[in-house]
Amino acid sequence: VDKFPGYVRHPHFKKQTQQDLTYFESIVGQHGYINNKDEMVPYNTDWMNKFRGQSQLVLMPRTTQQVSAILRYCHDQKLAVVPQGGNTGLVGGSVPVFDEIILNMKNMNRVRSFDSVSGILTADAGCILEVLDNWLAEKGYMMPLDLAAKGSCHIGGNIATNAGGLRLLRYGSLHGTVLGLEVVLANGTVLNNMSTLRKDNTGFDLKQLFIGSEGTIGVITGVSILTPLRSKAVNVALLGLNSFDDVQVAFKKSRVELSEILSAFEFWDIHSFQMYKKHFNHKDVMEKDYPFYILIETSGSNKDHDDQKLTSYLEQMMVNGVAQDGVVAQDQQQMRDLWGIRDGLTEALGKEPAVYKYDISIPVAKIWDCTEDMRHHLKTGGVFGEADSPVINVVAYGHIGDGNVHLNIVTKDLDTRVSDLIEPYLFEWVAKHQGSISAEHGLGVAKNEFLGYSKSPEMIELMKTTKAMLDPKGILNPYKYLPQS
Ligand code: FAD
Ligand code: 2HG
Ligand code: ZN
Repeated sequence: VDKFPGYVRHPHFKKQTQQDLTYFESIVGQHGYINNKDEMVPYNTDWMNKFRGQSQLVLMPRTTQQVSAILRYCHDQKLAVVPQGGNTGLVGGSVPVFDEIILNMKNMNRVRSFDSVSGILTADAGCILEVLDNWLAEKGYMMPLDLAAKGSCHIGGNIATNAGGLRLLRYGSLHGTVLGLEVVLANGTVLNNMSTLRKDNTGFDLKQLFIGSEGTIGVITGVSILTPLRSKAVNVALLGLNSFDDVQVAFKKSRVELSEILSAFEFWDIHSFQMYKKHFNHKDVMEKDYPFYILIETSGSNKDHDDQKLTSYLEQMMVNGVAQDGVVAQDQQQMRDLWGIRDGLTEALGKEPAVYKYDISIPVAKIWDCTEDMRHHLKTGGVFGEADSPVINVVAYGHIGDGNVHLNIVTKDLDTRVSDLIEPYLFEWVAKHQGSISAEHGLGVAKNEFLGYSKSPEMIELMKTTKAMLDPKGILNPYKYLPQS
């Protein structure tokens, strides 16, 4: 378990008492909380098993009014709180650092309304992404975002992290698809902005502030979101390529040839694939391995038209030597299998002893330079390349279409010899190329101290002012998101 970076518990936060528990029980009832130490372990521990807090209480409210009553009390009593969704976040943001009360949203899990003409869905923030997607499937619609954690993550958590995922290239970011939010502020005030309008130019667009705010300025309790129609025709293809230049050519060409039906363009390198094969029972679909793989998905309304476009694109890729081999899924099961490789990469790495995760935005052309440079840097730093080196492998995969690469450094243990070589080296590299140190996972406690590599001092100052205005006692998700030093 990683140590939180030298933080000290804020002395002005009150320690929870029996009296507080009695109050909370009066709000959420005797089944609305957990305070048994063993049962609390999963709530105190993050998905990567890297960060662990020592909260003594998980509250699981059922209504917005309960969230409001809880926060009003915590604000008055100076009790610190961590909002928690599905606890799948990858930057340690969803678990307490010390003894903050965990406000888990899983009991707020109702669909509120759905307009089958416009595709606008309103729902409680604690709805699981996959549950919503399945619910919409019956109505011919789908959620505008998809990610491998969909079976556990909440739509509220997705919005709080501004999650990107596998289809951002097609459906855009949550800053565009979220139409309204219901948020409870730190002092218990309910901000009802559950707009179901696509167009609304009246005043500051306050909901945008909460998208990607990682539980630091309010608790999202309700969501209004624009959902796209589910495509009638979906195709998935996997290609093996020899170079990253070829990956870029294939991407550029896919936009030209597949244009409006392109719904995903993902890539992974051979090192990622080796990790996947190490941990999952994989039946090879190509005769040999290639240095790079791309997964292309098309979604449209006319199967013949889409098949024709995809076939023509794939032929060009093969004839021109851009792709060396390829397969197209022939049925739903094969589609799931191909997606399964991409979806399984994070989980495969999770089975290794330790992983340092980096989630960066850089110009597409620089993605592979960055990965190679890191491999070289770790080798010259003496931590990678030999059998007894602490680094097992450096792997890269991600959302080519969005200029977002996930650089993962797999190690035999959490090891400062390695992390000191990566940080701030990588962040400097990213800043030099006008990139972002977090494309989609956010800051939490893993990246907050490095915010200055992506945002100016003036912007960080304004962020701190905004935090102080909305949460003057700093009770919401303390120690995280903004630099503490
Ligand atoms: P949590 O992990 O519970 O919380 C995340 C943050 O949001 C915390 O700071 C928490 O305090 C805050 N929060 C949660 N709920 C609320 C709320 N209701 N109100 C206010 N604040 C709240 N991320 C991507 O962007 N793209 C991906 O493709 C992707 N793939 C993933 C694949 C796997 C296998 C895993 C494990 C993670 C992946 N992630 C991805 C990261 C993670 O799933 C997302 O960040 C997700 O959006 C988090 O949702 P959650 O409900 O689990 O939130
Ligand atoms: C993905 O795209 C997720 O699979 C997780 O954002 C990335 O494992 C990671 O680093
Ligand atoms: Zn991702």
